[in-house]
Amino acid sequence: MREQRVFIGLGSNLVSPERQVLTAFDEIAASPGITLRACSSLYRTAPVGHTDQPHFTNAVAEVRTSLAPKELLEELLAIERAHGRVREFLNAPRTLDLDILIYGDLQFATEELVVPHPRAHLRAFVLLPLLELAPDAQIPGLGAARDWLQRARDQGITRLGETSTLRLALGSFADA
Ligand code: PH2
Ligand code: MG
Ligand code: MG
Repeated sequence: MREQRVFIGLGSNLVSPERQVLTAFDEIAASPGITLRACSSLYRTAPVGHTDQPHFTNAVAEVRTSLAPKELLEELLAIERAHGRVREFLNAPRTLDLDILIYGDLQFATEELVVPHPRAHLRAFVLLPLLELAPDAQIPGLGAARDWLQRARDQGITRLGETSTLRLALGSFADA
C-alpha cells in the first residue's frame, strides 16, 4: 500500500498522564512500519462524555505509514497494552488511549474501526492539537477541521507546552 498521512490522537488521565503521552510518542516512533513526523503540544483537557473522572492530557501525532488501518490499529493497541491499559467500561479513565483520527482520505466503518474517528470533529481536545500540526486539515467527509473547532470552542482546554519543553521539565523533576 502507498504511504499514507495519518493523524493519531493520544490521551491519558491516569498515572502521570504527561509522561504516558510523551513515552507514547517515542513508542509510536519506534514502531515497525510507522514514521513519526510531528508531535503537537500537550493539552490539559476537561473530560468529555463521562465527566466524573480526572482531567486528561491530550495530544496529536502526525505519522506516515504503509500499514493498513487494521495493522496500524494493532500496533497502537499493543502500545496501549504496554501502558497497562485496562478496559473497564466505555470512556473509563485510562493510562493511554491511541485513536486513529484521520487516515489519508479514507472513509470506512467496520465493527472494530471507524475512520475518520466518529467523534474527532466534535472534540476540541482533538481539533486544537490537530490544527497546530495541520492548519488546513480536512476531515474526510466532514470538511475543514478549523470550521468544527468554532463549534467546540467552549470545551475546557489549556495548552501545557511543547513536547520538547515538557520532556526537559519532567526529566529534571524525575522521581522528585
Ligand atoms: N477520551 C474519551 C472520552 N473523553 N475527554 C478528554 N478530555 N480527553 C479524551 O481523550 C477523552 C475524553 C474517549 O476516548
Ligand atoms: Mg478515544
Ligand atoms: Mg481508543
